[in-house]
Amino acid sequence: DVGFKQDVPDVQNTFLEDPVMISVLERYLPGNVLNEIKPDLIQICDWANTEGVTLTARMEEDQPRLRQYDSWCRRVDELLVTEAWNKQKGIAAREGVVAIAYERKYGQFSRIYQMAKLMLWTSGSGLYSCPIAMTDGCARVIELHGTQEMKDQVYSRLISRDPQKFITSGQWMTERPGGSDVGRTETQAVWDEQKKAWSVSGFKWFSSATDANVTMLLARTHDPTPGAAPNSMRDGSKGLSLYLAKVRDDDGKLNGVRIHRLKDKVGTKALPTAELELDGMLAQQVGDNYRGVKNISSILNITRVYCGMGCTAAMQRFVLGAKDYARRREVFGALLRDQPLHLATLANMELQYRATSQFTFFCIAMLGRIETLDNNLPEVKERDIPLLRFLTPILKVWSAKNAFAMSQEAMEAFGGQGYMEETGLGRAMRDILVNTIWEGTTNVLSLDVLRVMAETGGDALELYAETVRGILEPLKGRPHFVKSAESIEESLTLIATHFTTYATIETRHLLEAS
Ligand code: MFK
Ligand code: FAD
Repeated sequence: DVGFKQDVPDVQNTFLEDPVMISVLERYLPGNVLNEIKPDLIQICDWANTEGVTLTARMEEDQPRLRQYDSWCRRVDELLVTEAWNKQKGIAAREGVVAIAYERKYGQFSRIYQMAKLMLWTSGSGLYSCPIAMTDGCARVIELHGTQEMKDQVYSRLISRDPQKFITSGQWMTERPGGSDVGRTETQAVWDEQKKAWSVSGFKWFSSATDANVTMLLARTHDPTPGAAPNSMRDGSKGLSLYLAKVRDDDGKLNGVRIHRLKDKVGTKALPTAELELDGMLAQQVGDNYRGVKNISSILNITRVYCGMGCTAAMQRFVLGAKDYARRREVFGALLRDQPLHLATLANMELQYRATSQFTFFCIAMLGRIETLDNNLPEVKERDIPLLRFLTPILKVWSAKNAFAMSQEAMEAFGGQGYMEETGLGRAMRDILVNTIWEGTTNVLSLDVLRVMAETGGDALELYAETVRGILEPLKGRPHFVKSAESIEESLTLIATHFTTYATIETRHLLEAS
């Protein structure tokens, strides 16, 4: 056991070691709130770095499996997830990673607290953050559109801190003819008078939360009005309604669902993503008939912010890890951090991370205000609601592309070891890649930005420009503003959002030209 041994790179506590996150939270949270939540943020980092690391490794090694038949050839469709995966569910409940946002102890600031905690939890969550995102979105849809019964029986459990009570939700939209274009959905819902429920049949091509307790799903609604022609249905997305269904009944038997197979994915290996055949799944409709896409968009808009948060979390780990390594690794007579060219690489990574953090929490702060303040207040109605609608798809696209690019940079920053599976960078790279696809691809979300601009006659862009001017206003007259960390971050917010908006406008011109 002789010769040189490189110091092991080590990030102990992503909250305490990261000046960026602390300064973002100082900017958005009143001092008393930050002081109160700080111990919780510190403890979740400690957990992520100890038990979280162990659980994540187990979830990656021992991936979910499907046992389709028993030994007597009876179809059982038993989804076998790891003990570590199940443990994460209890931890998610106990830590209140959904609950914090809905208990609203800190009013509009609760969302910021929840997302900050999620961001620090993510690295130890082994991708349990994915079902949590959908659970959070489902809670919001029920809060907005659900019946009292749904609120009492489902919502209260989605937001519970009690591991025995806590349940999770899936989001089943994608089908073989369309994931982006859900208007091509084949699944149908027929009213069953005897069972007083909708009976849903079809094929869902991707379900990432196959072990979820309930799910939100889209289906083409048979006209239930007396005298309507049999099988009468509307075409396209205008024929879709939103449904809520239990995935299994109280005995654990699947509710009209057959698990066709588990997906063999490039990454997100711990996540049980499956193809599902639905045959008479009993469900309740949520919200108005034929408003399925609009009603499910509350989930989309929350999970897209989660993508922003998840990408920010990954970037935080990449930057802290690469900086730590640069403090320990010596090359050509100096530490890496003192090699100007490498420092420039790290600075660029840091810049991208800072911009993405600012952008993400700017959106989260608006989400918190919209969820807790009177939506008729002019600043909410005329600023927060349209601005968040406009910025959410931009955040999702921006953060996903940047985080993936940074995963490559981070891998290179660790040299040959970066390419070794043991360092976890390969897994991080594969996992982060999915963010450009799920919850809307880059082109689809670019078109969504144009949809908002068309719907608002371009006002959303104006509003954004005004808000950004507002952010910059206090900086004017400060001679050395770029030297202050706070101001650099504020300028970066501007750069991050402007840059993407510019690209979007350019895309529109290109589209128009073609
Ligand atoms: C840590 C991170 C964890 C994340 C976990 C993720 C796990 C993976 C889960 C998934 O991937 S689930 C599947 C996600 N699927 C998508 O994201 C679908 C992508 N496709 C789109 O977003 C399309 O743009 C869309 C399906 C919405 C297009 O549908 P339509 O029906 O052709 O669009 P249309 O007619 O323009 O919109 C219908 C209505 O919805 C309109 O309102 P009105 O009827 O009142 O005019 C739109 O304004 C409205 N709408 C569309 N998108 C909206 C929205 N409203 C609010 N927010 C939005 N985002
Ligand atoms: P397509 O729509 O066929 O896209 C192909 C290409 O066409 C893309 O480049 C896209 O940008 C482009 N494109 C599409 N429309 C346009 C357009 N109008 N103009 C220009 N370009 C366009 N879905 C669920 O419902 N629930 C889940 O739990 C779930 N989990 C997933 C987990 C994983 C790991 C993955 C990879 C996917 C998951 N999905 C889930 C599915 C995911 O949301 C869809 O795959 C995604 O929305 C894209 O849809 P698609 O596969 O039909 O691609």
